[in-house]
Amino acid sequence: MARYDDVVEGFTRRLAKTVTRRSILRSLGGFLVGAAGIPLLPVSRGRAERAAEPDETSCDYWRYCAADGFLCACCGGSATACPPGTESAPVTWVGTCRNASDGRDYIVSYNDCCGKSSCGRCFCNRNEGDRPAYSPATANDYNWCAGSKAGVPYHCTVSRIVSVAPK
Ligand code: ABN
Repeated sequence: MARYDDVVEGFTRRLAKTVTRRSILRSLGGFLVGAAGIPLLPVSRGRAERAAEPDETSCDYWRYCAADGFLCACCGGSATACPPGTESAPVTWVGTCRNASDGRDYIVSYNDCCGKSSCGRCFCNRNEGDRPAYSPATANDYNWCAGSKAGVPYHCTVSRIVSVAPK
């Protein structure tokens, strides 16, 4: 037991000689400054940015590049779904839009949603690749609801990806 006491006493004396109050404060300060800097270190935010949801209600969304109409995402539907009480016209026009995040071109089908009066929100008229009316499949200034079972009232337009161009 006495031996154990001697060992502890020796250790404590050595510690007292080498470790000053100032050195303890210096170590503690260094630790705190280091810990504060950890959140500032560069981290890969790529995945978080890639996963960010696009704003379907913004006309700038890449898939609306050839749109001409009210965005269904602002009318109770989404970029791809007609709002309740309306239905998708079977005949449509198509555009080709580039998705900047993967650099690929997509064929997008712009289907009018029919059966209710005009939504009137988020009019989006970008017209990229729009062709004259004598080329209906690539002309967007038609009321495609004229051919739908739901009848002529045009409500809004959805934008559905049909295919992606091969690399
Ligand atoms: N295809 C959109 C649209 C609807 C009504 C009138 C013009 C264009």
